[in-house]
Amino acid sequence: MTFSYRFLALLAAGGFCLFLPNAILADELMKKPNILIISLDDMNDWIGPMGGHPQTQTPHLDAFAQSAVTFRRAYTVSPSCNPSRTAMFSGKTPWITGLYNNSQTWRHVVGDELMMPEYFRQAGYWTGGAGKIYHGNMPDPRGWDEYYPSPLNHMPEYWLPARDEKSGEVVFRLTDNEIREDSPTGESMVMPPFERMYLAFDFSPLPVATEETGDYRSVEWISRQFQKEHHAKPFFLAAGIYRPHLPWYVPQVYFDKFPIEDIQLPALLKTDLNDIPDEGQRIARNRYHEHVTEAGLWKEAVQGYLASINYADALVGKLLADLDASPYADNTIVVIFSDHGWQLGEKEHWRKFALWVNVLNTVLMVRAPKGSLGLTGGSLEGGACERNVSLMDLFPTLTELAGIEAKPGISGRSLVPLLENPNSNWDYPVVSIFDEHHYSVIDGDWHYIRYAEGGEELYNLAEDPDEWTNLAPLPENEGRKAAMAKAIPNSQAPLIETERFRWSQVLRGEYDLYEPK
Ligand SMILES: [Ca+2]
Ligand SMILES: [Ca+2]
Repeated sequence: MTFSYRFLALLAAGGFCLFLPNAILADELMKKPNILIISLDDMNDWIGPMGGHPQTQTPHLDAFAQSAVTFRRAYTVSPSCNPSRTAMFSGKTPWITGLYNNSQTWRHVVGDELMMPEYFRQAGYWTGGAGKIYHGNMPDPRGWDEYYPSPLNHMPEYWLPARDEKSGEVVFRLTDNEIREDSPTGESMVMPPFERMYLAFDFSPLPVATEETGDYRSVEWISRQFQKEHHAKPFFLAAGIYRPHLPWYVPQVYFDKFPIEDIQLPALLKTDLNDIPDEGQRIARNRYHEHVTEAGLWKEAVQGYLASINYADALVGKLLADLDASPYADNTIVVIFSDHGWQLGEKEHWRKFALWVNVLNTVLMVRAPKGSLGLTGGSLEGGACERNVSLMDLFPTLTELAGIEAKPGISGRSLVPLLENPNSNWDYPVVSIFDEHHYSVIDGDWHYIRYAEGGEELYNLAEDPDEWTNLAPLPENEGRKAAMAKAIPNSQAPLIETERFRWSQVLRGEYDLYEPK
């Protein structure tokens, strides 16, 4: 054997040795379930499987619930997009990271933290996403193999009102992110322009077809991935559906299902705020109720939210139908969640940014197929779980189901036992934080709120699901409050200030997301 032949033989042997473990790895990898995460935004319990509003129409979520486990008492760790999503996808709570509000640049706060998509990518998954997964304008390109519309731009174009220069009329225009950055909606269709109002606080039928909307395009992109053959890798797909986040502009067909004269308003107890502390009253009266009632548009707003929910449900239905028709129907874990709930006038409060259960309680539904490595029998079909759980629990649940080591140092607790039996013993308090100041603890049927200045609220959710009667001042509840307060962290990370970047800078490649300034 000449030198060159020996060399070739050695090379071949070396190649064989290298090839064998890879083949085993590839084989192991293909046993892992695929993952589809569907994110809804600002979705409270107004869906059929949670029963929050008698008029809601969510046929596709209702049908999905028949094959999944619905966590009816799932709570957000923080009632706004950025802290909720950053915590959920990093596995670390706001009081660990110091990420407390929507204006912080999350990547600069959490540093090099591996977020859930990147964690699965490193474990061998092919990762793809579309639409809003992280808070609005803060993408994370290194976590994804592919993204729609692009790795640096997570939001597709949406229809927003603008004043036509020629006619002077307000008309809908397809608007990209650079324009929206300067003016979330420059004009409104229905709501009068009250001072200091979030400009997207508006609701109107949209004169376009579902297929022309931004969310549809995100969903369509995700559906196309089901048609691809992912030979070597399982997939981790995240579909970010922006509705029912404001503005509630969805095609006319969804508004038509909720005639304005029939709309039922949420229950408002006129004296409700009388027994809550000053800080709670300030949080409740964030001007929107005043504006909505002054404009006489409460029913129209509820109609807009119900229409947006029905639209989001239709998109969920499309995704699930496309998955079911694909080769991945039986080996894909499906998670449907929202980042937090919402109020539409209860306690004279609108939007999120508060600690009552209407805002904390949100959507979490999970379906694990038979053969999932962490739950070979699959999740219970049609399970309704009444145990208190947190969105923080999703990350360890997914790693366990996929047979991947849990990310070290995270806060959640795997829900796999509840996916198998929703009535399993489960007795853990759920802690939430609003901004860096205010805490909530939900434990069994009890809900305790402690504001920064020391004001307290205590509710018995079994007897008082609307949280109308604050039991905190009663002497007999001192022991209960003290016991519940023990779940509140003794110390917390300081709020980390970050420089705010402009979306357009990122899109133009002028801003390094991974290098804080
Ligand atoms: Ca949100
Ligand atoms: Ca009250």
